[in-house]
Amino acid sequence: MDAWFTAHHAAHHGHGELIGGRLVSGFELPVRADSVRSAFIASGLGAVQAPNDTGLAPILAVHDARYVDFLQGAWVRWAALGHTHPALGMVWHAGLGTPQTEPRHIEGALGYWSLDAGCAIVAGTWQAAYWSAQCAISAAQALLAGAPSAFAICRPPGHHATARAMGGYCYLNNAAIAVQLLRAGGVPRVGVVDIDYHHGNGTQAIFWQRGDVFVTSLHADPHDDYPYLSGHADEVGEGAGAGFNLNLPLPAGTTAPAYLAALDVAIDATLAQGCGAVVVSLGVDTFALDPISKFRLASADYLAIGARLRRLGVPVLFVFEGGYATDEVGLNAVNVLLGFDRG
Ligand code: OKP
Ligand code: ZN
Repeated sequence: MDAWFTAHHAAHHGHGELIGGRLVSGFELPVRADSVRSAFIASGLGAVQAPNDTGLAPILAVHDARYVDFLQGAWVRWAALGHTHPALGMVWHAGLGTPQTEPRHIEGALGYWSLDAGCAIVAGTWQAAYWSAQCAISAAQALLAGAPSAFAICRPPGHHATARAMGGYCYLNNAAIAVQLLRAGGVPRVGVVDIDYHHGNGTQAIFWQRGDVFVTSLHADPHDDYPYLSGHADEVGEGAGAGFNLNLPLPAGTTAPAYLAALDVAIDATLAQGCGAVVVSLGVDTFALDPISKFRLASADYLAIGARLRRLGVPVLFVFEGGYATDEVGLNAVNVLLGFDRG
């Protein structure tokens, strides 16, 4: 199994986040992707490749072109006002319906294109997000070319980004972009298995009305944890997508036996849909020592997760998402791949 990575991710740095009302330095750090890359190389699983530059087309197959324009230009517009700190939205349109008019002022635009305050923009954010998506795209192309598995070391992560909004450290939905590429490449139905600790709300929203993509997510019960506003078990999709979304919320303190039982439910449901390929949103913030999460998985449990995923029996693309215990994030992510590889 090969992995795709670029150093461009490091251009997205120096952004903080608001936690408990305090602006802190943030958990979504460059060292995360570098640790995963190092652990992958040490594992001997395969080669680390640089992604091709496929341009904007595969990104625009998922994201609104005006949102992409906004992301590309946001920092320059913000800096032109004399600001030197990261750009952060301060207005929200929840409850108002989607506004008709995009605000001209960058402060309004930041709110217009945001789900929450989890996405500060710095000078290198677009560069990093663009190349993060390119890693997912190149890994998906490898699957289409016949690879049985591939690993996209994406940073920033993607599963909270919708077609037209950033949120929860995510700007472009790398997993959704990969899914769409696999569909365009001839896979009739694609599965998503999201094992990040947080509900993949962006991925759910993107495929909500589609029957050609089966989305399942294991995550913290949204009553108690981010993203709070979605991820309940009664969210099953609508229209052509009715029955093609499966949420498996789990309580704080969840350990391996309950987690693996839920994963088996997700895998069985994915198998029942006859998916020709599966994209795994691979977050390891389910780890007991994760600083922002409340599950209790151990490093060895990720080997078991990977072994279970092997049951999918179709080509699998692993897309890196969350995981904030910087000392163990590489080990835990690569353990999933090792468990999968050993079957
Ligand atoms: C991104 B990914 C914790 C607040 C958490 C945002 C978390 C984004 C997670 N008190 N805020 O799914 O790992
Ligand atoms: Zn997460």
